[in-house]
Amino acid sequence: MNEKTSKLALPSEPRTFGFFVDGEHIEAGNRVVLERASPAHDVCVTRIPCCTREDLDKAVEAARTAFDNRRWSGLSGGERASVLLKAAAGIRERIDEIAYFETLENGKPISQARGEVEGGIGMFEYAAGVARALHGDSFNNLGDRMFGLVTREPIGVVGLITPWNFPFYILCERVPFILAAGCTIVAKPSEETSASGLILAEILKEAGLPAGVYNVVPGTGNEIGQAITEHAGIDMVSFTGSTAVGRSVVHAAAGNFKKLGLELGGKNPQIVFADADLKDAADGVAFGVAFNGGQCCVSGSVLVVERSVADEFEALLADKLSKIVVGDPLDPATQVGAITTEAQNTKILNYIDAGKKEGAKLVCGGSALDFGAGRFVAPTLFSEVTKKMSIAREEIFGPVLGVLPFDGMEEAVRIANDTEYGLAASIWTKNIDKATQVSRRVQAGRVWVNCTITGGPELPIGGFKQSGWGRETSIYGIEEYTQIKSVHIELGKRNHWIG
Ligand code: TXE
Repeated sequence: MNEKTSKLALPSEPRTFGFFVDGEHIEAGNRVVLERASPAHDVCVTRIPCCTREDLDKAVEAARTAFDNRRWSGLSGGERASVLLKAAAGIRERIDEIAYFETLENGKPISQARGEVEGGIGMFEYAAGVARALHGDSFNNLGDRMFGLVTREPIGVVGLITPWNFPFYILCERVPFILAAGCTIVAKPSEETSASGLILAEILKEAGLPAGVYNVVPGTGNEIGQAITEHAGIDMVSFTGSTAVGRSVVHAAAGNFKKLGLELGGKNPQIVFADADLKDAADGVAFGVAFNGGQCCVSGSVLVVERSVADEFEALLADKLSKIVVGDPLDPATQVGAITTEAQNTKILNYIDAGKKEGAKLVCGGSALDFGAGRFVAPTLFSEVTKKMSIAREEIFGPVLGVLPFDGMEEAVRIANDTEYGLAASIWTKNIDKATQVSRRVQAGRVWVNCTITGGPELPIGGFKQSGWGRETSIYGIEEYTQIKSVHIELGKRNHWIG
């Protein structure tokens, strides 16, 4: 059977995972076990232990010891790079397994899950490079008697809390960079999708990562997530999730003033000018809102289109959206799989209802799709939307798009920036002046011109406004996991202050 073209089967029984502390795989024992059902098939696919606070304390202690005794932070960048490259090779060997469990737990199409794992390998390889490139600065202009150095040091123990929408890829946007900086990690993946973070622990161990450097404590957000953000033994938290929880993370982190990296929600405009290649733009906008079932923090979830082409563009877009292949994510032909959680499904359907009730006109989609099991939503387009409507303002996190027409660049920028979020924006135009001017003025951490939801390890990611703090990936991302020390070195004999 060719795994790339044939539909995969469900597992004959769920895979049972343990958790991972101090280099050891630990079985669930008498802990609560979370049974995860595939959101596309309603069949139990994984069994994941729910760690206790005592487990978390042990993980933090292991990460602290590993950091303080310098078994990782004391290595050269080159030695750290060698482990990261071996890990990249280890991930490559297990692409099919990781992608399979991503699809089973998350509901995303298997072809896209494979693509994300490949993207994750690129993150590890790039981070291996930056482990060697990371450097500080020197000041040779302080006079003959003084020399100044600025050094970067790893920040310490990092708590890593990740969501369910890109379980493995979001880990890979962070883990290799945190490791490259010389830090140690206590990770808590989403309780819905913990498998790939636990498989990564096995891969890192085999790659030669010392014990205690990467620990995984699966569990619920309220219990283990909250405890990580409050833990006095943790120096920094990288949190990816909702803006609401992000706000509570800020409060919880105040106890020991831990540093925070936050990647939160978004309401990301797709700005289409009349001079765009409208067919290309329609395809891109459809991809931007429907990819991963719209469950991306950077989904293009508001369409801001120049009024003179709004009707024509809407028709092109509706045609594209209605042709998207929604269905079984284990089928390689599927483009959009299942909605990952019951709560998310309800949230999306409630927004579709709100759009109808608030007076928007349904152009296509607008309902759940029934495949006999699981949860699926048809890609949905609303026109006659106003900025007051909830579908135009709030993060839906589903394949639902509302159209807001504009006249002129000023109005396009005003509509695009009229949001509390600032994660991403896409601009579709063939006019280089417009593309450049709008990309300068749009308030977003990531801007795409004539493309959307693309990128790799080289460019940083992160948000303006209430979409977050700090940056991940790239050289800027690794710097987040360091702190800066300035060193003054006096040369020669001291001029005495006393007598
Ligand atoms: O996110 P949560 P949910 C948005 C999206 C979605 C909404 C809710 O709009 O509809 O959030 O999704 C952990 N202290 N995004 O409920 O709760 C939790 O266990 C510490 C955008 O899944 O924010 C999980 O590991 N941690 C987003 C992670 O936080 C806590 C991706 C995210 O869960 C916690 C996901 C607490 N008190 C959802 N409570 C993006 N930016 O991509 C929960 N967690």
